Amino acid sequence: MQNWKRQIPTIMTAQELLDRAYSRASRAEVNGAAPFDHVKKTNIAKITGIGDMTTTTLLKYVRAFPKMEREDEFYSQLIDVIIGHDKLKRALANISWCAEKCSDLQRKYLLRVRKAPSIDEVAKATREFYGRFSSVVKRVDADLLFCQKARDMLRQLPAIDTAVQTIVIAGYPNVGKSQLVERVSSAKPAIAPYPFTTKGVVIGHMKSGWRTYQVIDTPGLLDRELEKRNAIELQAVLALRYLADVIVFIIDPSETCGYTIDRQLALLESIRSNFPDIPFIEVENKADLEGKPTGRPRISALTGEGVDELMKNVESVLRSQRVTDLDKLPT
Ligand SMILES: Nc1nc2c(ncn2[C@@H]2O[C@H](COP(=O)(O)OP(=O)(O)O)[C@@H](O)[C@H]2O)c(=O)[nH]1
Ligand SMILES: [Mg+2]
Repeated sequence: MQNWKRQIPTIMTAQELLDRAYSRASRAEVNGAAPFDHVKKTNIAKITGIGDMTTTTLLKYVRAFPKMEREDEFYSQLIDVIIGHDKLKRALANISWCAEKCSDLQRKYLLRVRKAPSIDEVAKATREFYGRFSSVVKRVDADLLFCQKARDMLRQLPAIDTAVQTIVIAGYPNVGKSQLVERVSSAKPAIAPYPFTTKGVVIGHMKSGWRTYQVIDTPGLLDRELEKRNAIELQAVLALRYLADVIVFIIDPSETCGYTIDRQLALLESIRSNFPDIPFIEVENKADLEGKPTGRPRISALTGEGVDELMKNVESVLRSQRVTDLDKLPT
């Protein structure tokens, strides 16, 4: 999915499109044998240039946007929440319509200019072409603006590889999520933007044998009760269900994170009930500190204690999911 993010060009406004096409056309000059021939050929060149340039640009815009049917569910849901599939579809359909209309006008007026019996008639037809062409392009001005905004919003999407098995870390702030991602990652984790979060998601890669997994810390997403979100934010959070192959929920029994164990367990239930199909692995972090044990496996993301065992457990869940997926293949 990453390619289209960079491919979408700046979307010009209707006026900019027209200015560009007209100014290019104003320089068109085709020599003819006689004045009449000269004017006719020059105007044919103008109409051809204006029509070609505008339709090509409009169609380039339409093709540059991702086709929802081809996106995987994760990006599809994020695009829906930040832009709206229906709105985007409508804007692109209108721009397509405009391109077709421009091409129709070009064809029609080229014919008229060719058949025009006098310089006056050539000039009249050309003027009429300019007028009608401008008004057709201006009709999609709002759609062009919408697409330009959409283009900017698409840049906020995280660069996450949806084809790699992914471990999503959840739990209240300061329980040690980032510390764990850092500890298990083979390189320094990257920070990627994510809609409705200011901090972005932290993406690490964990190597195991010749396999690589993604490990993601999601500040602002899975670190507070989902019930408190508005619908649109919630949709952005729930997109994670298409990404997460397993959720590791971290509890900090030392409560040095600033949340009581009870509150942490309430968050666990809140998240669990919103991600019913994803396997959960629950751990206690900060085993190096004093705390009331809750009976879950203990790790210390700081010292590394218990982390290997946790990751073995995580891998076995991921492995079982691959087998399940294979079982689902048609035979
Ligand atoms: N003592 C101790 N401190 C930890 C451990 N894991 C994380 N921390 C500390 O807890 C604080 C919050 O950790 P961080 O990973 O940023 O938490 P996050 O907000 O869940 O990502 C940091 O100061 C960490 O150094 C641990 O296992 N033991
Ligand atoms: Mg963090």
